[in-house]
Amino acid sequence: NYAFWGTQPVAQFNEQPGSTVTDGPIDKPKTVADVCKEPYGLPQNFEWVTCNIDSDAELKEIYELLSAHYVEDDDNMFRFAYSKEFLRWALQPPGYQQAWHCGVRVAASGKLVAFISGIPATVRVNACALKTVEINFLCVHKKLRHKRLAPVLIKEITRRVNLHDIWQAVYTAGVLLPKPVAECQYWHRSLNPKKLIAVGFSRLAPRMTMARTLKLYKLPEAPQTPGLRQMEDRDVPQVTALLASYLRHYLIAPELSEEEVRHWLAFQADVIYSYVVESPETGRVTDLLSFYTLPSSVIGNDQYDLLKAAYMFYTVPGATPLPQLMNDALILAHSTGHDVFNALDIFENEKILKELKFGIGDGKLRYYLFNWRVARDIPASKVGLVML
Ligand code: YNC
Ligand code: MG
Repeated sequence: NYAFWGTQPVAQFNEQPGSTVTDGPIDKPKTVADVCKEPYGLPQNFEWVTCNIDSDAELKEIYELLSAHYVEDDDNMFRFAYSKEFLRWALQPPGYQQAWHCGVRVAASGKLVAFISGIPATVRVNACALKTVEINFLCVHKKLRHKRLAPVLIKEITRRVNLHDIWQAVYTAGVLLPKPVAECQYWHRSLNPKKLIAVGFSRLAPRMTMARTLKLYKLPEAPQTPGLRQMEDRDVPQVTALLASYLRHYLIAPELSEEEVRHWLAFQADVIYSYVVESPETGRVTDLLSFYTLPSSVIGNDQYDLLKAAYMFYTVPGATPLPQLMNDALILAHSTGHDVFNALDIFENEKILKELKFGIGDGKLRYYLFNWRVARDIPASKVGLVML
């Protein structure tokens, strides 16, 4: 009983995968001329707004809405606290559309109370390269929950995207909706165990003292791979090629132009950390390592306000074995002040998470496609797409 999702062009739970099913759109083909030119109706007293991320004041409104009302963990101890600089990076990739930064205001006061965003992306699913939108940052103010506002936001962003002749979307969510194309699990690696225990993120394991715990998770101060350095603009062509050849091994993965690689992987402290291994012999870039910073507010703890988490982004083992590259990622995340390193069991991660002292998290991350059916679910180890 998904009153809304049951009406949308998404795979449904009751569909039996038959031998005749092939990958393809769910809706019958439409054109821009078929798309309604008027915004969806909102309840009285609310109005649509297109947010201008370039305006510090408008960015601050989105930041404040998300800081207070965006995703929390199941126990309501932590809430994602995307920074303003991060939101700018996440919402303004090459080809971004301002109309896809879609907000809802209270008409009388002008207060921003809901938001949804889309960014353009080419995502390959199995053999098909799809022109898609990646939907993210769907948020409704806590006082306006359970009033069916979310379906209106989703239909309105769909309309705005369809006006650009784009008919497919990709999104991730913790909740179970019809119907995931892939289901993934988060893993966490303590970098600052003392703080993680103090805020209730982790617990002292049975028969472990704090001293032994600190020793267990202790990391060297500097990365271990010779030739590892911050990524620079001049690396973009080589990184684009390296990443493209790596992502070919996955069943769902982005196709990134040089401009997109420049945007997504330009080093920016406290937003995106990117490093390459430059072979000391040949001067060629052989490996890529990257992670992004996404802090969480610690709800109701008087010692700490913020947990600083690093999330694995795109990492390509070329000449360096993946465990060594990932261990350098842990070292760099620790030395740049992160408290925990998070990774999904996507890419080849599952094989190496345990040896790097990651522990499995609770809760899943599901990947969804809008208006695209796949013949078979994609296993986590064949997912090559990271969404923020
Ligand atoms: C969710 N996360 O099932 P049914 S992830 C999608 N994504 O519909 P109401 C969701 N749908 O069951 P509320 C959803 N969560 O009746 C709930 N729903 O079919 C569905 N939380 O609407 C739900 N952000 O307005 C139900 O619910 C319907 O007031 C109920 O609002 C929901 O960004 C929400 O977790 C999530 O701010 C806005 O709880 C609110 O509860 C909230 O009565 C905290 O909604 C923050 C949070 C979600 C993060 C994300 C990805 C979103 C993807 C949206 C789908 C995009 C489809 C593609 C569009 C473009 C197509 C093209 C081309
Ligand atoms: Mg609502």
